[in-house]
Amino acid sequence: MSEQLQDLVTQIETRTRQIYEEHLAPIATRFEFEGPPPHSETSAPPMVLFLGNHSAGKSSFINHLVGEQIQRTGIAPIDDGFTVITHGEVAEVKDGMSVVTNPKLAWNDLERFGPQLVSHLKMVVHPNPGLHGIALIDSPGMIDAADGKVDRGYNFPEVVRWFAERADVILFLFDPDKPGTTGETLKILTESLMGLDHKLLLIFNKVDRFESMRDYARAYGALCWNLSKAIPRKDLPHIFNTYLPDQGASPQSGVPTGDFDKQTEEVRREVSRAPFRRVDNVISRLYQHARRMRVHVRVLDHRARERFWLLLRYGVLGGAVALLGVVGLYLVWSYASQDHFGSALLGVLAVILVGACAVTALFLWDRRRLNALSLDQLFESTFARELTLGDNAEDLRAVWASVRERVRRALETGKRFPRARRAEFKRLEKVITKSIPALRLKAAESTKVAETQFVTGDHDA
Ligand SMILES: Nc1nc2c(ncn2[C@@H]2O[C@H](COP(=O)(O)OP(=O)(O)OP(=O)(O)O)[C@@H](O)[C@H]2O)c(=O)[nH]1
Ligand SMILES: [Mg+2]
Repeated sequence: MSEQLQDLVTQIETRTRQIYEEHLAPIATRFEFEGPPPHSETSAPPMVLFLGNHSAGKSSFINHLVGEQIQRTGIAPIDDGFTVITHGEVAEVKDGMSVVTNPKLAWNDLERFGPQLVSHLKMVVHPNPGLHGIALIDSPGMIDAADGKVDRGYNFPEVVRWFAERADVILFLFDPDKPGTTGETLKILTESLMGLDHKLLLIFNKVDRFESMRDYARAYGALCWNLSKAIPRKDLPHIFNTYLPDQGASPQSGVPTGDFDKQTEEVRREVSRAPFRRVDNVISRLYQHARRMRVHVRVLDHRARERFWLLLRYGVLGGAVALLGVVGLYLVWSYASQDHFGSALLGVLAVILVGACAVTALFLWDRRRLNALSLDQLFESTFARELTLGDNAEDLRAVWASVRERVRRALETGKRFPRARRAEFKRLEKVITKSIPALRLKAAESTKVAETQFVTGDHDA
């Protein structure tokens, strides 16, 4: 990296950290939201994440890119855990525990997903020069279980989101056997990868398996159709059609190989650009963090407000009953005759009692109704206006899908969340609409420098 580029990158990273720490962290602490990414993560090597159905060819693709058999491949489900593949002078395999407990590495945070994940994590260090300055992450293949539930012993969608947020390029592979996106695949596409489409490459692999263009077109159409249901966008993202010539049979006659070869090379090129995407991704991660935090805070704030209004409503009602009681007693005291004093007093006390009971019963019923609201109902009522008007409703729902679990956990702590301050909303808004666009402008400058160096082959300078 040239000095000029390095300088720009450092400036952007410093400013990003400042925004996290000064503007977002205090709000995150008050509302039990995620903290900023630790230093070890932002200084980690660029990362490429491989996701997809089982047997789609993730491990084979990694081997193809580095030109060596590093990962085991096969027709049966092979990988049941995550593998981080990085460069090192001496080849070695590290187990999950040593990966997450090494403070110098960027993976400590993964420990929070529990021992089941740690035992399904490993690091492969290899002297292959293709791995220089980059980390490739192989993942367990997605399975579409009949009942829609795959129990891996850890929260798979959240772990995928963890890797995906930190990755600079994500490759999502499909193959001709499973061009559908149901079950686990659908969940990952809609929840774990929400807002990350700028670095997502969709790949239809193993296209050499088709015997004719007709078969290929039919499967490609099915894939597009299924994807269009999972990715709620007007324009479907580009799908690369690839095959690995060193795997299996050579392409059957009737399927043009030239263009597929070209697309496989394009994917290779995209992967090699991962280091230059880093700056953009650092900003996008900050942007997503701020947007998710805004939804998180608004939902919790809405709940706190509802509680406040509930108390106020019934406080006023209770007060009114008490006031009427006092007036009633005063009237009895001042005007009731000796003969009727006892019965009038009893009558007023009965009215006060019935009134107090009615207010208490109504309060308890209303509070129960509020507490019984499901998380989704809470979201719907928080954003009722936006969802009804339909402005960015799909986008809002997607952000909610990615933050829902966090809100649930925050509420489970039993903490009574306060109402958000007007200044806190203003600060969040300012980060999203002013500070981040300013950073993007700076990043565009650095990307221009990087692209020039990439084209002139000066990127190792
Ligand atoms: N014909 C053909 N076969 C391929 C291609 N890519 C991979 N394969 C074969 O597909 C099978 C599965 O490949 P893997 O790389 O193990 O797939 P994976 O996605 O890592 O699978 P899991 O680890 O089980 O999730 C292997 O037998 C590969 O040889 C390809 O482009 N064309
Ligand atoms: Mg594999």
